[in-house]
Amino acid sequence: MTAASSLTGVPKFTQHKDLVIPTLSILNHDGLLRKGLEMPALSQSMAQKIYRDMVYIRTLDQRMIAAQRQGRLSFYLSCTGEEAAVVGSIAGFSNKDMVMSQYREQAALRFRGFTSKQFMNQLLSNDLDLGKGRQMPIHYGSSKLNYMTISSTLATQIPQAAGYAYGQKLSGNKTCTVCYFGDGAASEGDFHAGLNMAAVTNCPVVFIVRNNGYAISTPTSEQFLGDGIAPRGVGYGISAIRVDGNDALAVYTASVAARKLALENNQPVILETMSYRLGAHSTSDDPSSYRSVSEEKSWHDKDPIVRMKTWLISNGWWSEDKDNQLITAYRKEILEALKAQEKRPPPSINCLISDVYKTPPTHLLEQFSELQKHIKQYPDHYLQCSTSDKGVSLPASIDV
Ligand SMILES: Cc1ncc(C[n+]2csc(CCOP(=O)(O)OP(=O)(O)O)c2C)c(N)n1
Repeated sequence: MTAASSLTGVPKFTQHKDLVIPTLSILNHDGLLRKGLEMPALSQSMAQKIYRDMVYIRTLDQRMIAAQRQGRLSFYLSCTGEEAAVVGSIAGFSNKDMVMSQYREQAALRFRGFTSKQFMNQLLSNDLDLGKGRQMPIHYGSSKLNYMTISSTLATQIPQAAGYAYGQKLSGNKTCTVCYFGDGAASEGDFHAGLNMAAVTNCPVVFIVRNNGYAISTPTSEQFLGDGIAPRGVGYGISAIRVDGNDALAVYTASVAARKLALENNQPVILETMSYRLGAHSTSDDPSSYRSVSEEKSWHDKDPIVRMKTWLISNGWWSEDKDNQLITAYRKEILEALKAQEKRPPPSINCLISDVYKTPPTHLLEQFSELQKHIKQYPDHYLQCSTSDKGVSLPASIDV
């Protein structure tokens, strides 16, 4: 028997429908404050920043999908449809909080100041890519912006976030970790290990699960029964909240409250954003093979950007003129960045194993030496690489 459980003489089963978490909703589908609700505590400048970054990411997504189709980059993955879930949530945190994300949260990186050139450098794997071309496109990372580099393997960031937040708690530096993942990642074992670890160590981590209806072609109805993901947190002793993920005001309000709870009590929180992936899973996917046009349309009608824009205009904080200017400026900025950064060379082969270990282990140094010999032997088969990075120098003990 647990401490909170009372004794009963009746064999009664608890059903999953006994625990249904409500959905926080502030803006209705028409972009107006829901009846009886007060305006949330949100400044004009923050509301406009949230909107601008949502528009930026939609524009970036459109341009990069087109660039992939033109053969200018190999792969892309969009945030389209989930902009409010990502921008609205990151806006509720401090830039000092660590972000550990999945791959569809590029809007959080933008919110923290990642530039168009930096996006292009990563997507094109050129010599200025912060990851030095060692990751496939969309695996962004920035130590300056406290944004941990993305891992392809689903859910790896969940136990890592629990561990990182435990370190934050021990350091007493009053920061927390924001951990994003999708409903599909929540079907991985690491989800359960991570949540339990965070709960028993009482660490300040906010798990933000983007429930967008699908894990590639698998709908949530085939992934799990029960009331979504948030109640699983309650099972681990974690406070949970669910929010309309297409309502930036609701997501922001819930995120501010979640961060406060996590930091004031040193406790994990789970926040589930209910939304929909409007685009394909990635540029390698065709959603028409697993979902209907009418389903997609019903979600296009709930577009989070249109909803936020309508609210801003009705509040006197935005106009159609400003909107047109913004979109034109972003398109220009992104296209100019693409044109400029695609002219840059690939990263130097010399940095292949630098910045990974403080002292590169011998086996990597040996492999690197073999690679150098191979390239020397077949120079015509390799692209001209940048020589700006000197990389590691091989010790005398290794035969070059
Ligand atoms: C451990 C692991 N299994 C499978 C994959 C292949 N995979 C990549 S993305 C994805 C779907 C993830 O869906 P979800 O977490 O809901 O995120 P969404 O793409 O919908 O944002 C899968 C199965 C992977 N990357 N890692």
